[in-house]
Amino acid sequence: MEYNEQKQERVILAGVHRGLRDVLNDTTDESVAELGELVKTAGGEVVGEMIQNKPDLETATYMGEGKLEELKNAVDALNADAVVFDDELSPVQTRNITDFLGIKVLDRSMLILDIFAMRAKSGEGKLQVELAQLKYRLPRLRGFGTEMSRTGAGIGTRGPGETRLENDRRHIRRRISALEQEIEELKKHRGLIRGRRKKDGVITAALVGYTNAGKSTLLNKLTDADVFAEDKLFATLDPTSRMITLDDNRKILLVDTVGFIRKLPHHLIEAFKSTLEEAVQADVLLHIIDASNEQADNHIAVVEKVLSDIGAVGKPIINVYNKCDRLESSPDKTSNGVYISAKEGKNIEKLIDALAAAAPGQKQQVKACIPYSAGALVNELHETQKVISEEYSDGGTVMELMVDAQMYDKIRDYIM
Ligand SMILES: Nc1nc2c(ncn2[C@@H]2O[C@H](COP(=O)(O)OP(=O)(O)OP(=O)(O)O)[C@@H](O)[C@H]2O)c(=O)[nH]1
Ligand SMILES: [Mg+2]
Repeated sequence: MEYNEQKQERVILAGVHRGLRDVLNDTTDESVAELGELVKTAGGEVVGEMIQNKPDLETATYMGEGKLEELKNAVDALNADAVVFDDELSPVQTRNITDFLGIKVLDRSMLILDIFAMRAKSGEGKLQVELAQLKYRLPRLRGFGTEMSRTGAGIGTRGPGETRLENDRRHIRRRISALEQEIEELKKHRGLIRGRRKKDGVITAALVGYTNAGKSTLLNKLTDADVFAEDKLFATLDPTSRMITLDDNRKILLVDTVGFIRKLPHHLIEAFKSTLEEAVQADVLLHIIDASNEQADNHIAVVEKVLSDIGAVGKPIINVYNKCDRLESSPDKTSNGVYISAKEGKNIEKLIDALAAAAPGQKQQVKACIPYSAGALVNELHETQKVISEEYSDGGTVMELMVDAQMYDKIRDYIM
């Protein structure tokens, strides 16, 4: 990646700890540590942090004045290139803080958008990120325009070029509606494909979860698919899907999805709705959890909130506790979930059993005698159902079978 060849930007993390009851929306040690990871993922180096304890945010400046003064001193002392705030700053706040500090000011949303821009691979993913970036930037245009030209490289500059943005707001609005239209078309296309899959009796299972939980690794393990897996946040932006066949011949399409994170910018959720639609439409959800992360419970809460926001509710969910190779003792509460190690391929069979139990189209055991005149049916039974035994008799092929409800109807007359 050409970006890595540039000088690493020196970044200070900043935020206001408000002591909110809703810790997932507050700035906490955990959210700041995660922000630091995001900075690293974007190619920067964290050189310091400045967290203020304060119950309210300042409308104009986000932090209190005294704290901003301290921050400015820290910027000088640490020779920082940028400050990243742990919340989405309003356009006014961004402008004021940029004026005051005189260096690049980013916020959590922009950082996430930047990483998404870096990671998007498919045409659709790129369109979605561009849409989210433009929507984020539109109200902030003046903010960067005069004081700070962002034509330089580095964090916060990937995606559509800034000069173009500055030149013509109307151009951006036009671009936004063109993108929306294009994404809508792709969404329709995706819907058609989904419809076809349904008709073919394919069951869909979406892998959802917090970023870095191990979704892509698991998909690899399950299918030997060559999906990009690495220890960086948001390694996957585009849904990648692979088909597996259960031993009762049910076909399950596993769909990888983009990782969730706390304080996910809402523009991004909006833009990624059509990708996340896969999770909304899936028959089963596999919620992959990094059980070795001490924030696992918070991660689960974030994922469950996003799932309910996008309407992916009311379907079977399997909680998959991953990375159990990193746990010292084996976890005790195994009732509500499966413990696996995607990396070491541990308990993958158990997971598949759980998937088979949760997926629709479960089969029941029957014994049937298929007359030789209906020979094609025997082939179909082999291809789509599970054949336990088969012998030839005078009356036809006697088969012990596991069949789904549809097939049960079809062979009803031959059941013994
Ligand atoms: N120790 C251990 N590491 C794992 C396991 N599964 C995945 N990892 C590691 O966790 C990191 C993230 O894995 P990914 O599969 O990229 O995670 P992801 O959920 O797809 O992440 P995003 O696409 O960013 O949402 C990689 O370094 C994996 O090697 C596991 O079972 N044990
Ligand atoms: Mg991934």
